[in-house]
Amino acid sequence: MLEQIKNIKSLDELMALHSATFGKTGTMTARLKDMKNLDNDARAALNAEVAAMRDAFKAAQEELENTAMLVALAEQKLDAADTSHQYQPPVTNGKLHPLTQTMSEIAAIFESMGYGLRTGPDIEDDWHNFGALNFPEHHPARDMHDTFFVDGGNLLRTHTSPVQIRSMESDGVPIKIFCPGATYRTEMDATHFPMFHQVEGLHIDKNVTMSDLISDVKIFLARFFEMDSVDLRVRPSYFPFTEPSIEIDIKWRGDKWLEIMGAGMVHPNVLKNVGVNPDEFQGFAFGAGIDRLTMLKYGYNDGRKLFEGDIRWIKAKGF
Ligand code: FA5
Repeated sequence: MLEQIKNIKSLDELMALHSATFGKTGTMTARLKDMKNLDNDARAALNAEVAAMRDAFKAAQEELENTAMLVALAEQKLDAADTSHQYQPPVTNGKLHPLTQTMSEIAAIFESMGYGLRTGPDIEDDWHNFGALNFPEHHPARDMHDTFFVDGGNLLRTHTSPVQIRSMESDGVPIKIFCPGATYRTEMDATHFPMFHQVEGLHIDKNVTMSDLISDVKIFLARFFEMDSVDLRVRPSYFPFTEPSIEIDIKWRGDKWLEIMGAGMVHPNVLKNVGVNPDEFQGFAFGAGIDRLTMLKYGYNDGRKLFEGDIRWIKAKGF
């Protein structure tokens, strides 16, 4: 019997023999039922026989199962080069965020006009964001910027103008730069966001005038909006860091004027604050909202759309 168990070639056969032996009507079951009629020696012999058979069944089962597993593994061998059975996701191209695209376009235009790129920290101190820009302490002009304050008396920059200060401090003058970046104010509606983006322009030299400012802004806007030329309107305004200060509007789609940026001639106090002699050097600065420029260029009214990540909207707008 032990020999027979050992020679079995399939698990099914082994199970059949096991139930014919130890099952309800199995041969060994019958003999075990009769055990009470046996003497001690015969009983011990029977027990030994049962133990040997159980061991043999167990060993045979393990061996057959191992063999079955090896066969299965060999059949399932993974061919890494064969991708036919794998899920193939549809091919779609990721794209840069619309604002990142706009910022790259803006950068390319300013660089081609001879402006150098400068950036600064998002967390600013009071001096660079306000003081050096001629915002007197406790002056109501500071209320124009709803400011996020952070620990240690610092703040999240409310505009990109502090980069003017940092750049003139480190590079001196003459200087011709543009400074794009994130800016922060405690505001939230369809056209105002707590985090938004501005691009600052600064050109200081010995003979820079307001007409250079208007000319550069015209060139920039025409290229950005892909128009042959743009009509601008200039209105008087107030910024502590420019004198005179202006708002520049653009004639939009032939009928209405839209405010596009603040600008002006850099205030002599600002130049003095960075160690520049205002009798020798002067120039202009301007600051535009990039989110606003993007909204105009791509034609949508709710700027919050840019941050919702709605793929259908992004595709419909052609970003
Ligand atoms: C300034 O921030 C000045 N630093 C600009 C400047 C620079 C003037 C250099 C003169 C010389 P203002 O607060 O107007 O100015 O903001 C400029 C532009 O940022 C606005 O025209 C608007 O397009 C955009 N902007 C302001 N606040 C928000 C906001 N919460 N969300 C989105 N865009 C905003």
